[in-house]
Amino acid sequence: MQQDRSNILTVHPELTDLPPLAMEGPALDEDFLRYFNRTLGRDRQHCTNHYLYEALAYAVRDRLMERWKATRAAYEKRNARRTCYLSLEFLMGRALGNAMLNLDITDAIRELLHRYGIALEELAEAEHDAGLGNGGLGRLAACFLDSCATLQLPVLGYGLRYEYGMFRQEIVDGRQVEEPDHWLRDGHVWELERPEYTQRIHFGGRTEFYRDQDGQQRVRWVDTHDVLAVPYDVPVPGYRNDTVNSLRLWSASSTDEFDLDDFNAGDYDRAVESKYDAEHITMVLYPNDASENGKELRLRQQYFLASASLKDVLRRHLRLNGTDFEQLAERNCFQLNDTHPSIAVAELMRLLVDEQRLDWDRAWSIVTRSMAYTNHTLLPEALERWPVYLFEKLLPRLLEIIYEINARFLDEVGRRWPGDAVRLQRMSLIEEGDTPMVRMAWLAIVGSFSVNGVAGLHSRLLTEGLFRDFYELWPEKFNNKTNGVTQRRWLAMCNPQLNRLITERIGDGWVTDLAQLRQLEAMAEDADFQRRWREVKQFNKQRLATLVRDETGVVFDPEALFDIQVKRIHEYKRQLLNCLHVIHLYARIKRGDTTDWTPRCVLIGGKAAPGYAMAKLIIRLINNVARVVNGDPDVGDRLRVVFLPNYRVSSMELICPGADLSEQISTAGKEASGTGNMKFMMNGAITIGTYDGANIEILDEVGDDNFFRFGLSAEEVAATRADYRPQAIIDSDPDLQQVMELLQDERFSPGEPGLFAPLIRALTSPDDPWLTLADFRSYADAQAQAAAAYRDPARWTRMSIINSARSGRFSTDRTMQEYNRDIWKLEATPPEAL
Ligand code: B1H
Repeated sequence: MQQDRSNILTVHPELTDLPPLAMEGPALDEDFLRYFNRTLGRDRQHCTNHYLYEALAYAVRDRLMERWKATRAAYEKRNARRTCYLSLEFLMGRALGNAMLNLDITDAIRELLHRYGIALEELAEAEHDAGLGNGGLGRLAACFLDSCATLQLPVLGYGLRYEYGMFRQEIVDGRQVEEPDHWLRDGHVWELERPEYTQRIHFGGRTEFYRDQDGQQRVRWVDTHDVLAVPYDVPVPGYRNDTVNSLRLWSASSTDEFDLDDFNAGDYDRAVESKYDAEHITMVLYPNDASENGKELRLRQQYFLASASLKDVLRRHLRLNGTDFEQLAERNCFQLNDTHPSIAVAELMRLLVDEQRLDWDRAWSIVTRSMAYTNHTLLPEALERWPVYLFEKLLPRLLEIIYEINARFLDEVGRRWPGDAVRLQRMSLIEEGDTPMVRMAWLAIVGSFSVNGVAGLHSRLLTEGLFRDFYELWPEKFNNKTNGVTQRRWLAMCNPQLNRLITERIGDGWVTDLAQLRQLEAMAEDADFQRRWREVKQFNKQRLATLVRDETGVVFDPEALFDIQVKRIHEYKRQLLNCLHVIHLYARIKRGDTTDWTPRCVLIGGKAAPGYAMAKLIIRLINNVARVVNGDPDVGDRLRVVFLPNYRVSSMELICPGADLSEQISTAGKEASGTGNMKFMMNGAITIGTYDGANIEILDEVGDDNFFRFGLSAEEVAATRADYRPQAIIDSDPDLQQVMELLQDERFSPGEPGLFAPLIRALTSPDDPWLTLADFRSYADAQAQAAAAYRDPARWTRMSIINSARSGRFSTDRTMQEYNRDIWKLEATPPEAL
């Protein structure tokens, strides 16, 4: 242990109490040059964007650092109640632009770089995305943190510091190729290692009874294989309010003595192997969005996160409150981001009962007053269940605790519904069968005081379907919290032109109060404002067209309708439906059906899980269709199609400002919320969408005149599936017939007959769960309406303004206020004075 030097601070407070750094150009400039020349030690040959970026990032980070300390000091001083947001994913993207925006130094920095002939954008591009998430769920966590910092809520993110984030997607001959994302390779400016808060995490071993000093029989977990969890803190700045919250990411490291034991016993291989095993835990993010894969290493990751985070909270609790464990529930709330960290329910019981020696009921009362669970999907393939045998091997003590929780819970169910054996079976935390499984969602519900879905429809479907039994037992636990996105990143930062125009008209209050965008509505018909609005969109479309040309070689004309679908590739999201429509447009062009044509540029982007064959085949189809369409001289500039490789947070920052039409076309009832839909709306794109997820709430805000709705409702989907006859649909629709013929006759798979047969089979199967063909006609009609609307610029611009003006509800500031009002009950706590 290092010597504690805090006594000298009473004599020399200046050691830690530095005067705050100046925020003006000259001070920033001086720091920038010092970091480049002295800290990084670079000279002429190293004057690359990367080192210049690093020097700049350090200068910016210094300004965060002092605010970070002041924020921690305030939380500590008030012993503030906190929420710990536990998530296996935080899809943060880049940090520099966000930090500059929030510190209000973007202009000063742009100017100082300009004097050296450097464009800020070029340096910003040198930063790797922190891609520690798959998609919506991970990005939502990042937006939540942003809003909590801006609202000055004491919310701490807990996650994993994966060495490799979401893979980099390359497209080779139309196929997805995954490349590792070694994002930390060039160093990471935005983290602070905190080895002093290292925790020891147990795996394996066995349990045994023993008697403690008071003669009480207790259980201990012994012969474990331990792994160290080393925290790295990432600053999360609030918007111009001096608050800087924390994201604490755990990195796995081997325990030295564990290595040494084997080493000294002469078993060198084993010593190395165990080090290897330990450090594997946080090696890589699992890249399967919305489907679980049941790998042992994933369960290790989940327990590693839960245990390290809870131990960290307990450490702090013991320091601030001693053994007053009532205060643990009073001062802490744990929000579980899906079931992925839900083993925390059992782990907190273990820590309280085994390690702190509380009796079971007292511990259970603390757990169930502090845990809250958010569900993000109804898809059965994403419902986490872990084989009991895996638990037995990896986490034997946790399994015993889960059994005990289950026994007591089933008692309660039995008292409420005597003799209802079937219900007991349905509700048991253990699913019986050849391979008994632990149902993680059930564990999360039983252990939490709040259970929420992420959009109105989703939350309702949860209580009516998947969680119905639990809703009957505890209706008061269930609530809805519609998702949002942060307008700081997704409008103010990524769309500076629109930011300026809006601010010029209504002031900048919208940056922290998005509802203020409503004031734009009064200008929706104003010809001058419309003209300015179009100019901004045109500028952003040009910027996007440049990206598309650089990445794919395909030229987009900014006058055309930019029709965009970016999100993970998944059958339920129906990129195939989009593709069928593109083929339909192509067929129309080929047959000369082009009167009143609206030129259209279609962009599709997103990653497929590496093991998801159908999703990968969909990527191939899009690429092949793009090749045929873009290469056919008959098409001219009526239609362009691209698949944009490696879709990620930083590409969305260029994409959503340049979009006209936002494709949100999931099978109704399947997309829990969606959040890309909100980013597009905020930036003035108009949605073509099904009645699903948060689309419903977007439609509620803008009305039918400002939204292209199509397709079956969730209820109609359920009814249709019983008697679905896709062949009859094809037979009755000549357009669809022609599309299917083009697909079948190998037009898009020259030299590879049968390549797309699996897609055709899926589409035409009466068992197609996604009912793609059922929605084709109404989709194509809605697309025709969109095309017609686009030909009337005044009308389109009005729709665009109204979408942006009514996007206020979809700020995560609103979402976080609702979580706080209904679940967390935290007090806004500003930092200590700098
Ligand atoms: C969402 C996931 C998800 N729902 C499992 N579920 C994962 C499930 O790696 N895994 O095992 C990863 C991710 N992600 C998304 O959450 C929903 O599909 C969206 O509709 C929603 O907007 C988003 C945020 O709530």
